[in-house]
Amino acid sequence: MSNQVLTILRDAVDATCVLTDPDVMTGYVRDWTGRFVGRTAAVVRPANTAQVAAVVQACAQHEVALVPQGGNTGLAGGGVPTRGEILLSLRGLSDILQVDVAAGQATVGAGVPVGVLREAASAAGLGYGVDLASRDSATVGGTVATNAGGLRVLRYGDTRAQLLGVEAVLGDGSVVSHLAGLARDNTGYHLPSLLAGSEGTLGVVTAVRVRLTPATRARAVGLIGLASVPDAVAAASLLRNGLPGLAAAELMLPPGIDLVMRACRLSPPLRGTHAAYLLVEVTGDAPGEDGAGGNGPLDILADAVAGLPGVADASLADDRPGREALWAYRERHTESINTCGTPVKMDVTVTPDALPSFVEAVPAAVRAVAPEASTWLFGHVAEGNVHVNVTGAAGVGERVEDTVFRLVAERGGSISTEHGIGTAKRRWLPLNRSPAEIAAFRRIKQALDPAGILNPNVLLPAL
Ligand code: 2HG
Ligand code: ZN
Repeated sequence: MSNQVLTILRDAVDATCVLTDPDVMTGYVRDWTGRFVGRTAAVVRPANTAQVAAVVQACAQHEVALVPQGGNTGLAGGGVPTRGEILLSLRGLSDILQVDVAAGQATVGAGVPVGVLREAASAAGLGYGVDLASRDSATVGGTVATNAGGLRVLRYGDTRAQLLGVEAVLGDGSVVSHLAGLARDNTGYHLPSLLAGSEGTLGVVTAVRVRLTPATRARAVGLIGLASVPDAVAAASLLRNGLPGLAAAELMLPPGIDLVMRACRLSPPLRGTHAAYLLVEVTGDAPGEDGAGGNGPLDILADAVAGLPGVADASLADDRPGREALWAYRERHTESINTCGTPVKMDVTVTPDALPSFVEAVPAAVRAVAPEASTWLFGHVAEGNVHVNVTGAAGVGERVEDTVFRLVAERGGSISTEHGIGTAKRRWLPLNRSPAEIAAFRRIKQALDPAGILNPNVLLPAL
């Protein structure tokens, strides 16, 4: 079977795009956390949309399953060939990157890293609203497939909110392309919205048209120590409602801060230890830039922090090294947690009023099923998005997930917020979606991927 598949793939594309060297394939079949390890007969790396279409068409005809993959930085196993599927890497689709300054938009190939798009936008005096710690590896196509959120959803929305058009290869190999970037366009179903977050189950995204943002002239970052988690949640709400320039609000807890300090050899960010930490970023004009001697973001942030209840200490910076030093305590959580072993990663959202009780309940609930485990909580507090990471839970990972997802569902929350359902969470989708919704999802899948070859083992629960 495997030789037959290789012949089919080599016939469909340039044979040099079909990689079978086990050493080369290792980096594609294992996810970044090490929790999901798959296998494949081949990694196919097309260089353009026509080659992607040829591969998908051939696989549809011969009923060969494919797993599309971008930068392989996903955290839910959605890009790993867990059942021996062919790995379709889209990293080669990186030639297209056109910034259209007049429109404030860019057309970008699926394989372009998010960081490269951000730099191109910045070189043109603009910005791109999605940013994440894995910016140098995560591809634009991958962030569309997972509808990645990242650090500035609060200000600019998730990846779906950036999309004005998409080009994709559907499950039958047909190409849909709508990249004109018309900011107003009501001509039928909005395929970018449908494909964003579909995790490669409906189509393979090959290029997108995205909106760009005005350039940020000045920014200030604050790391604030607070007396309690409810204080931190309340502070995030007050800042969001009171500061139009608020771009990020991130919650951290003492165990996570201590771990980052140890793993990354950083000194304490504040004097003493605090029950909760908030990392906030405010953007705006440089001081005096409006011609009336107006305050810059640092003054605005300092005034706002002074008015917050429960603040015990704060460190603020508006110069680049100072800002980056404060962001490091938050951005380096993921790599620091990996030093404690393979993590079980959950990415959930509850409403702000349910967030304090959720944060309090999770560690004890995890201990009840995994007494040796450590629980790490941090996340995008303004959206109620908490990253629950658990290490030391070997052998009981699924019990831990079940426990946490039930706490989320009891509070009316979402079990998957920005990393996707992947293979990791598909069996729990019914906690959030009704039988009628899942049936509708299956009908959409059947319509766009009639042979069922596109990422068949993610998102939808197994039948
Ligand atoms: C983040 O917000 C990412 O840094 C990764 O979504 C979260 O490591 C995680 O669980
Ligand atoms: Zn996140």
